[in-house]
Amino acid sequence: MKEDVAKVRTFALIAHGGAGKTSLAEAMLFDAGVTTRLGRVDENTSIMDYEPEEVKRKITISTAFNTLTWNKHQLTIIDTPGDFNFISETKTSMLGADAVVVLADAVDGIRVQTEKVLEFADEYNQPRMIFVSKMDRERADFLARVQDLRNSLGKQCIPVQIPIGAAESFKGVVDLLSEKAYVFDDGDSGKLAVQEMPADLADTVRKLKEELIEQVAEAKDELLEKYLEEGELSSEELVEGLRHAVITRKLVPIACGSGTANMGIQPLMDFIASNFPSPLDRGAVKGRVPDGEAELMREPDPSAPFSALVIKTISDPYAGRLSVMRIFSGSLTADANVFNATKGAKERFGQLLRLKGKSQDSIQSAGPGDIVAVAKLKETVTQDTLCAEKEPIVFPPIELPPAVYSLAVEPKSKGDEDKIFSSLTRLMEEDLTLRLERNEETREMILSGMGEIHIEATVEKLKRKFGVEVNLRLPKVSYKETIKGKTRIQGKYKKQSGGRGQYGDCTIEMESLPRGSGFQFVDKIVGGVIPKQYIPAVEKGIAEAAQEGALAGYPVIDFKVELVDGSYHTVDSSEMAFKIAGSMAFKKAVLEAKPTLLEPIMLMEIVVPDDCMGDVIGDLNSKRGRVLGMETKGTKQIIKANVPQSEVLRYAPDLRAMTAGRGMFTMGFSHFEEVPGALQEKIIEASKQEDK
Ligand SMILES: Nc1nc2c(ncn2[C@@H]2O[C@H](COP(=O)(O)OP(=O)(O)OP(=O)(O)O)[C@@H](O)[C@H]2O)c(=O)[nH]1
Ligand SMILES: [Mg+2]
Repeated sequence: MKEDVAKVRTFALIAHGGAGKTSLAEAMLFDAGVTTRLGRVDENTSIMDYEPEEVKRKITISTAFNTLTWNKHQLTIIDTPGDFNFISETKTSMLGADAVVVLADAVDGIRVQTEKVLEFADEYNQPRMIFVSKMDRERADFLARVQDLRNSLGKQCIPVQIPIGAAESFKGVVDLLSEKAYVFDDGDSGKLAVQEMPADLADTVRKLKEELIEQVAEAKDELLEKYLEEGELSSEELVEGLRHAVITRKLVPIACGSGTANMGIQPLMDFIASNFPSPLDRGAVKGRVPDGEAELMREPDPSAPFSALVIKTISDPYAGRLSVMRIFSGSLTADANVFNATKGAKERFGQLLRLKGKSQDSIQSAGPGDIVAVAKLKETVTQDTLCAEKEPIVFPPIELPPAVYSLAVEPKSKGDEDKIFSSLTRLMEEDLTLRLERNEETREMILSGMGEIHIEATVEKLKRKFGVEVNLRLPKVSYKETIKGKTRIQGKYKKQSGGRGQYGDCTIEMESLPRGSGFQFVDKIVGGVIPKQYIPAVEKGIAEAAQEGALAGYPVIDFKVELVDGSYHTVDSSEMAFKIAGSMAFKKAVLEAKPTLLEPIMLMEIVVPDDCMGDVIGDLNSKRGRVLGMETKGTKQIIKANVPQSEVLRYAPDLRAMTAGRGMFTMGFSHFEEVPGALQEKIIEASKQEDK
């Protein structure tokens, strides 16, 4: 029913890692009676951070969902990871939200990471509120944080609740509009008494309330007129006006409390229930026709055609795949037939599940604003649109950042390669930022992702879910070899034992070619000194021998061979014999033609804030990099540079450390260059060690 949709609040918790999102979610669940004990991240009792990889690190890696009832409203919490490594998980799951609660640590405030995620919330016009978390921490300072927030995010950020006390003496909050104080018992029971506000806060409350009322009035013309004329607003006007201001994103309310101490959480939920948008407030959602550009809209109405977006996939080796979706329009019942409009495939649903952190409840039906999961869909992956077959619509997918950190994976037990490949492919269904490829040259399987924790957690999951164990190494660099000189050499293969002998004889001239030329072969035989049918064999012998250079066994490139002379034997000559002769000539020639080592050079594009420029450029210089150009874009600098691949295998963590997570980069292969002398010796030595 439409009245029910009006009571739906689906919101995401977002902030940098460790800001207290999961602890806040746990406190909400406890206060609403979903759990009987307050779950704690530190004690591994959180029902939202339940995957072993999360428990071990005490961080959120995988977005968790839960639903509770508060003041007759349905609150669905989307608890996202804060760490940069899992930014794609955060973004895709935010697509399921109608609004966001941004956490700002009462001591440390908000960090860059939070600003990045907030930009994304802006793209989707999601109303927001700020929760100043950890008010019980030593040095917690609410008003100082409010000042920072107003400086960095704008004047529309304004308190709606303020703390009573701080740090050890933090006791509760005062709600500005009602001027009521919510004072909590010690301990984490969440028990509270509603009282008159403490007298010593009266001045602060009056001043902030005045500002709040002004901003509420400014968000709506009628209210502003009345406010200017009469100098005040009725309490109903204030209540409605506040909601309007939040939903239209003209005002960003700030509340405060502590998740772990369970203080301020109930007033926060009151605020969310009253002031956050329902799917009806958000209005129709925009999509397009499956095979074209024409726009389509879907009303958040239970009787509209069904449409939903898959915001997460959980792969389980036993239960199969679980697809988590946010419903935008229409209703869904268990065992429904639906259409995957992204893939053009029909899907049949089994049980309809509501996610409750680590567990699930089976439900009969769901509607707009609900987040539900179904198991074992055949074709569906994250970011696909599911809808009524007769009324297809596609919600455009979002672009995710490219994988920037690669490691080579090798099985701990021989023969597990195929299993690794197939299991990783399964994990890639739930994680869209993973890439897996085989490097034919170095014969390595390369796993790429966002950073170290991302790859490590993936490998742990691989072991837990699929029982495959792997070792991780930095990938090998695909060095090459070439020559710098010119030489003329004879290669002669002659064997006479017993019956038929072997005879092949060729003389070649070998010289270097410019970078990127590859291998060229020129037949300069005259007078048939080598019969035509054997000439391709000589070329083949050289090409094969060039796969392993003389210095360190890397492929030899960028050289020319002219076949200039030779001889043959009418009985003993064969293709095989000429192939061997060609290979012998090549091996000798390479050694005489000043062989040298080449290394792959990457083209990098690095985007960093102005104040990090010096550090980043200095670091590029120390990495043998060559800056090709710089460009200013707003407060950011775009640096283009060529850097040897061997120096930037760990660039993702390096750049993050230099820029406090504010830098971004992409890189791709550019060209080969000669390795400087001293380094050549090291690489050659290392390859000899490896051969032993
Ligand atoms: N003192 C205090 N500590 C808190 C509070 N909330 C969270 N913490 C602690 O801060 C740490 C991080 O808390 P989480 O709730 O896991 O933070 P998060 O934002 O979910 O972190 P990620 O999921 O990794 O992004 C834990 O050690 C918590 O115990 C709080 O209100 N007060
Ligand atoms: Mg968390």
